[in-house]
Amino acid sequence: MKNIDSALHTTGRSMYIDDLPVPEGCLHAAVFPSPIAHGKIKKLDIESARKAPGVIAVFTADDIPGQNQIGGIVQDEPLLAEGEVDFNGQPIAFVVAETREAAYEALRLIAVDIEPLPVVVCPREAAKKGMFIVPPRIFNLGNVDSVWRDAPHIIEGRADCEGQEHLYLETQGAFAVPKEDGAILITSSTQGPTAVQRTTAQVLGIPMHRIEVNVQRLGGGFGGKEDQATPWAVMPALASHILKRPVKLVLNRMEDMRMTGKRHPYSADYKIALSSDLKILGYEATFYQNAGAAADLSPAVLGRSLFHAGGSYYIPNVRATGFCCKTHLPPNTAFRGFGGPQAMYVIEAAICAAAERLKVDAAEIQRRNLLKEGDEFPYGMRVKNSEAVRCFSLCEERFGYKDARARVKAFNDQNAQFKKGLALMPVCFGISFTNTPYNQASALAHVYSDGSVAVSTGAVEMGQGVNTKILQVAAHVLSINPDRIKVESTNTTRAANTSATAASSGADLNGGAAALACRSILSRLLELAAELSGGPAEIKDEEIYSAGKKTGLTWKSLVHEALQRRISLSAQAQYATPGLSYDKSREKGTPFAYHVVGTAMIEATVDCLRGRYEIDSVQVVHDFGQSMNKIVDLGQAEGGIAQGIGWMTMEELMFDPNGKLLSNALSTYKVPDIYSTPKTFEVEFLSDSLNPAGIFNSKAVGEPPFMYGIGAYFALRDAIRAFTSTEKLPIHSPMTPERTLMALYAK
Ligand code: MTE
Ligand code: LUZ
Ligand code: MOS
Repeated sequence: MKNIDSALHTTGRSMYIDDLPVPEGCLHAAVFPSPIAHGKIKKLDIESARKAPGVIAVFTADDIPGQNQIGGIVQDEPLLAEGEVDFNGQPIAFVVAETREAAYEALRLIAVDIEPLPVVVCPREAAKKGMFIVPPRIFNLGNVDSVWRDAPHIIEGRADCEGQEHLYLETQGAFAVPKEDGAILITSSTQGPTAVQRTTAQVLGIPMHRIEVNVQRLGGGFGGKEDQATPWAVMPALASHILKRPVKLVLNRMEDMRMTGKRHPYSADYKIALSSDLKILGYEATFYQNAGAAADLSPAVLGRSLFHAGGSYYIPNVRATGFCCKTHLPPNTAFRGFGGPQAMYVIEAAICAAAERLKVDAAEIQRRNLLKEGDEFPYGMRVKNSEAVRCFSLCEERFGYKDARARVKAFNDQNAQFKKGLALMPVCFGISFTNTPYNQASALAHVYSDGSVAVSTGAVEMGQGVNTKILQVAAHVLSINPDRIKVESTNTTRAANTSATAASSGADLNGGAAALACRSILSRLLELAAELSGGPAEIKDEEIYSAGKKTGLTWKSLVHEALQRRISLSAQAQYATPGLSYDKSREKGTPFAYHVVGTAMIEATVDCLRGRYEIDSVQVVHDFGQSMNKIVDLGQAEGGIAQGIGWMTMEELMFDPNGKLLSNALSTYKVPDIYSTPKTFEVEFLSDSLNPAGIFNSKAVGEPPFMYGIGAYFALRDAIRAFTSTEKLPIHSPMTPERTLMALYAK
């Protein structure tokens, strides 16, 4: 089955915030951002802006009827700055005017006097100064201190990775329409409709039932709209509530890049011990996470880093420590992988450094330490039904790793200017929100009198194809033609108390709920059919069978009969992932329903004269379980990998020392395009893998493939090392052409 949105997308008929008809009398908002990263607000003058042509109102913290507070995990972030600003671009006020143009004109009339305070942009500096968002968190397995004395090989070092701009095609935005009796309808581009609802209620000081949030679809989220779509919906809601008129706010690209948080940069120290036969005996990692100016989701992101500190490897003695460091950058947030990529990068850095020191192929160390059945993760869970070893071996065999090594060596021996590099990148990613209570979803299904079906869930469609999968679930459970089914928009009046569509669990959780709701309607219908046909009944392709024979009843006639007999044709259901529990005080438990694994082989060629390079090939064996939709899943894998390679190679965020974003447009922030996509790009589906913990034996796919991109960094490093034998090349991504050139000629 094709993605149900593909015809709409390719003909430009899909509707995003800016495509939806503007409500009658709609006003437009524009945000006034802090011009500096840290300081005390001495004076804020909005009087001339208020009097500007077309301006209806200017809102500041003083106009908030409820709490000026949007923090989720920690209540530490104001909607509008009050007294102090903590990052460049932080909203201080917003103008509401008859037109967007008038709102932007008026922004120029706002004057603010801010007394600058010292700016910290580096997480290690923040740590030195004791600037933490939450206390450090430590994961332990075995006794790592006991291995250092006798281990044959100990390698220590540092690894740094930088942030990443989400660059969803649709920028942040929402509009709010006042309804009868103080109610508000918000249409938002958010992954978390309930977060928007809850926060709006808190800021306005009204109950959540007054607020309905509706989401048609997103032009991409990638985690950037898990928490950070909220302020841009609360602002128009606040204005519409007070002015009693519809209000719309859509950020332009430069505003979006400047004002919103990104993937967290990490600086990390590692220490790894190996036996003489290359077994990892111990591993210690300390992560300095650059959280930015407020908590946002940073503590949860850091948690996921600790869960993934060991990567795809069994390590008997581990200590992983995470510091959530407060800096004066925009609060960093969820981004595909959610802290997993940073941690996997660090363990791969440690293995790479060890391989370089011991003059062995990193693949040797990787292969000998892969997670096997029954191995214990540092958080106490044990490996179950893992295909990690099989994927790694299949990847090596199918794509000829040994031959590729020999071919790369021969190439490098014969070429002075061009050097090739190779890397294997195994991935093991835990599926479930690490905060156990988030692992629930609900669905509401209606069968209409004509036999057509509508399904609502808490899942948000952001391009990942979750609506297609939910439709497939309903069609399969009901055994009816998919054309009969419509997946509705995501709406807080139809699915309440939802988790954000995130953690790759959208299809598992909401598909699970949709299956339950559909099954409950179907069981009522089949009970009726049994009564009518005098024996147990079942449905197959819209025909009703009893004792293996056609009854003459069909889906349509049965629906008709049920209505006559006043049998309910609607159902609501909740799905909660079974078997999860986690004890945060001990850092042990079962945080994940299952793991997703696979291995990528990546080859790169570096032009050692210019520092330019190409990623020649990416070849992957990935465990999709029983894929529900191979086209959708392949798209997720390829898109994720391209995004991962972008993070590791060309995407470079530049902040000046005062915390001002310099790469604030597509002219200064380079993202992967079709030309940088590997010429050879193969993703093989591991066959015959079953996953009873996933919907219809499938596996979550949204985030895990992103981390194959980390292999691009190490393939480039491998190529660079064929040119220069410099011992101490720092491990610091992204490996831009500039950094590559510097590395090639480093002394
Ligand atoms: N794919 C597209 N096209 N657009 C997106 O915004 N977000 C990713 C992934 N794939 C994203 C995407 C992220 S960060 C997650 S967590 C999952 O999709 C969320 O959807 P799922 O839970 O349904 O997989
Ligand atoms: N969001 C979240 C996530 O709140 N918790 C998680 O564990 C998570 N994991 C991946 C992506 N988003
Ligand atoms: Mo994805 S980072 O869980 O939105």
